[in-house]
Formats: sequence, structure tokens, C-alpha cells
Amino acid sequence: MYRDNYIKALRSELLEIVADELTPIAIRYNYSEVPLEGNIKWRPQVLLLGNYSSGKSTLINDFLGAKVQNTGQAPTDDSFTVITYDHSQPPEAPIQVSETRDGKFLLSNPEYPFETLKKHGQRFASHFRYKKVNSPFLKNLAIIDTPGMLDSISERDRGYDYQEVIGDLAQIADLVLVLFDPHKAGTVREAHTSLRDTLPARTFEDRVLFVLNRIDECSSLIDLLRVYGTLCWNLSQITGRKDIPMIHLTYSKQEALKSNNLQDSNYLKFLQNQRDDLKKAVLKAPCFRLDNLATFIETHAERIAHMLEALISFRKRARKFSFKSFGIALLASLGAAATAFLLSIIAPTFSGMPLLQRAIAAVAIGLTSMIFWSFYFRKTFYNRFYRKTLKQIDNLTTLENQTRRDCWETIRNTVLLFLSNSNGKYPIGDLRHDYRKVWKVYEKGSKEIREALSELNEISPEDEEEFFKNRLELNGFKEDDSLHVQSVQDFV
Ligand SMILES: Nc1nc2c(ncn2[C@@H]2O[C@H](COP(=O)(O)OP(=O)(O)O)[C@@H](O)[C@H]2O)c(=O)[nH]1
Ligand SMILES: [Mg+2]
Repeated sequence: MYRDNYIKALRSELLEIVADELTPIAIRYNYSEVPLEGNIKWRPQVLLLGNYSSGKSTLINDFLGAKVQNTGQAPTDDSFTVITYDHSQPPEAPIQVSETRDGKFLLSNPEYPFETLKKHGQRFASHFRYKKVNSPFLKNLAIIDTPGMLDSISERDRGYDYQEVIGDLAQIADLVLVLFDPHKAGTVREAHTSLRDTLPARTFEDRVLFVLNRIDECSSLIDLLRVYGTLCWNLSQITGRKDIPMIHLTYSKQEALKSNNLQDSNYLKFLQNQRDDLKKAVLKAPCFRLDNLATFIETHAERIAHMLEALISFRKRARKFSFKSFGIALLASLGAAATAFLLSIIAPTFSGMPLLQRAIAAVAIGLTSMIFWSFYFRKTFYNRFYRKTLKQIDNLTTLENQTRRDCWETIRNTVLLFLSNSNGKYPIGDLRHDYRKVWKVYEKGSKEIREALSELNEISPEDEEEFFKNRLELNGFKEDDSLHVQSVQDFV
């Protein structure tokens, strides 16, 4: 009870930080078009990826306890389906789909975290669905089924960039299951590239579960070991790691019975509860949520700060350039005035001219050249400087390590766009203020919240009640505080 309230308090605090501090800055500098908290305020999500017919939809049906998704050997379902809980059904009602909506509803409704996926276009929208099911499995999470990856199908055939879509979904998801089947244990590159490119490196390992599914189809234990070995080899090739990630070995009992695989493979009896273990692991997804929220804040704060750093660096260079070119123009004008004055003394044509007139003429020449500079040359020089800086935009930042390089890669175009739209003219004072604010948010996300999280993990069950009660009091939260969470059912 206290624990739940404490977690709620932390979560609402994080959401508030994002909404109040990070989002306005993100929108101001074109980092994001939609409020950042839109991505995290909905319920925890589990994303299922894998080849076609690796058994994703069958696994989902097993988890939900009803045939919610279509299954079949051929690529049956080419849609992304978000499946979530229907609170409105009475508890005794049979498990079934009670509502189906199309992609447009999901993409344009700010209540859901999918607005950012709008950019994938019409073809994607027509392959995006939403189903409500009253399965208890969904009480605290939503599950997203995806069309299989077909290494042979090019992105153009799909009509949208599949890899980018799963990258975006993986970023929102709290847990990603990557499924393989014994027939295609090697074709995982597409999924892995998207995941590695989009998930922050430090959480990548915790957020992804690898599953070798349909193991009842291996003809013997030796066959299973061979398949397992191949998969491990392929995964280590792709991840570039020598240690092998944990791989869950599972199969659908019903399907195995249908295909008479159970009596042939007696090794399966040792692996029977793996499906249940996997289910338990998936049900833990909400526990990852807080950790993911902290990571979300860290990642975005880091990226926005990096972006602001580059923009500040641009303004500093522009200012330096302006001073320098003003100095040169001033010197040149003084030079022109002095030359004119000297000439008027030396040249016999002006010998009769009074001194005052000569001085006035020299000052006029100096002033004219300054005016000419400020109306014509200054602009031309600035434009040249501006174009050159944009062309060598990487020089605006230091990219001393891989983390910085990866971060810069994600914001480089945004920086370019902002510089182009503003023509490089914006007040540096505001930028500095925002920059400091973003780092404060980062500190809060990474330090305070992570400290709270590790405290949460370390606390023993006996001390729990007292601890959380004190914490809540300390933070000024009441037991039944509703804590601004959109819907309590949407929250764990
Ligand atoms: N023998 C066996 N067949 C399975 C298993 N899981 C799924 N299948 C079958 O494999 C086919 C593809 O499954 P499906 O869930 O549609 O795969 P998806 O394309 O990944 O969603 C279907 O015909 C299922 O009946 C399993 O664990 N064992
Ligand atoms: Mg399917």
C-alpha cells in the first residue's frame, strides 16, 4: 500500500518535471513537436518483435487466455496491434475483444503515447490497430503485437519505414520481447539494428528479453541444442558481445499437442514451466517503468543539453565573428579616412582646400565606408560565415567519446533545422538559462530518482511499511493522494 503510493508519488513527480521543465524547452527548440510526457504517461507497454510465424500472436493469445490475435503459418497479420485492458467489463464476462479502433484514433489522441508515430504516414496508420480485451493479464500493462520481419521484403514494399517504426515503439516500451523460432534462428539483424540504434545503451540489456519459441518443433534434444547454439552465435555476432544474453526457451502446449510434437520429444517435459516463467517476467514490466522514466529523463535531458550547447557555441562564434568583422571594418574605415586626409595634403589638386574641409571630407569617407559595410558587407560576410558553419556543423560541438557521438547523431538535424529557421539569430541569454535548467532536470532524473530506486530495491519487507510511511510524510504526500496521475487504473 505505502510502497504503491510511494512509487506513485515518484512517478507523478517525474512526469511533472518532464511536463513543466523539459517539454517547454524541447518544443521551443524544435526538439519535439509534441509534449515529451505524452510518451510516458500511459500504462507500461510490452513490445513483441520477431520473424513472421515465430509465434508472437500465439504467445499473446496464450498470455491473454483467449484467441485475440489471428495466427497462421503464412504472414497472417501485417498490422501493429496495441492491446489494452477493458475496465468496463464485469469480472465474470468471458475474455474477448470488446472494442477495436483504427490507427488514426491512436495516432491523433494525445491520451496515448503514439502521436510521434504520425510521421510514418498513411500506410503505417492503416497498419496500426487498437484492441480492448478484458484479460486480467492486461490489468497493469498493454501489449503490442507487430507484423513479422521479413528480411527479403524491402522497406519500400511496406510503404513505411518498418525499422524506424519499431525503433520508435521500442523507445516507448518498457519491455521488448524478441522472438525466434527454430527454423529462422539466424535472421534477427533487422530487429537488433533498430533496437540498438534507438534504445539508450545503458538500458538496452535490461529491457530486451530474447525468446526461442516453438521449441517443440526441434526433433530431439540435440536438435534443440544445435538451434540454441546457432542463435547464441548469431546474437553474439550482432551484439558484438562475448557473453550470451539469457534466452527463454518456450513453446505453446496447445500447438505442440496439435502437431503431435509432445510424445516425440520427451525433453520438453523439462522445459514445461518456461512459458510460465516468461509470463512472470513479462508481468514485471511495470516494475521497469520507474527505471525507464528516469532513463527517459536522462536521455532527453542529455540530448537537449547537447543541442543547446551547440546552439550556444554557434551564437558565441557568431558574436566573435561580428566583433572581428566590426573591428576590421572600423580599422578599414579609419584607414580610408586617414588615406583620404593624407591624399588631400599631398595631391596638388586639393592644395587650396582649407584644413577643416579636408578633415570633414576624410571623416565623411570613413563614415560612408562604415555605412557601406554595415548595410552591405556585414550581411554578405555574415551569410558566408553562417553557410560555412552550417556546412561544418559538427565543429559546433566536441565529440570526444562514443556516447557524445551517438547523442549528437540524434540531434544533429534538429540543430541544423533550428539554425536554418532562425537564421542563427536568437538570444544567447535565454539559451544559457535553459541549458542550466535542463542540467538540473538531468541531475534530478539521474541522481535523486536513481537513489530512490536503489533504496526501493534494498528495503526489506519488514521495514517496508515504516519506511514508505515516513517517506510519504517527508514528501508531503497523503496516503490517498491522487497525485495527478491521469487514471489510477492506468498506473501500477
Ligand atoms: N508447434 C508449434 N507451433 C506454433 C507455436 N507457436 C505458434 N505456432 C504456429 O505457428 C504459426 C505462426 O504463429 P503466429 O502466432 O501466427 O506467428 P506470428 O506471425 O509470429 O504472429 C501458427 O500456425 C501457429 O499455430 C508453438 O509453440 N509450437
Ligand atoms: Mg502475428
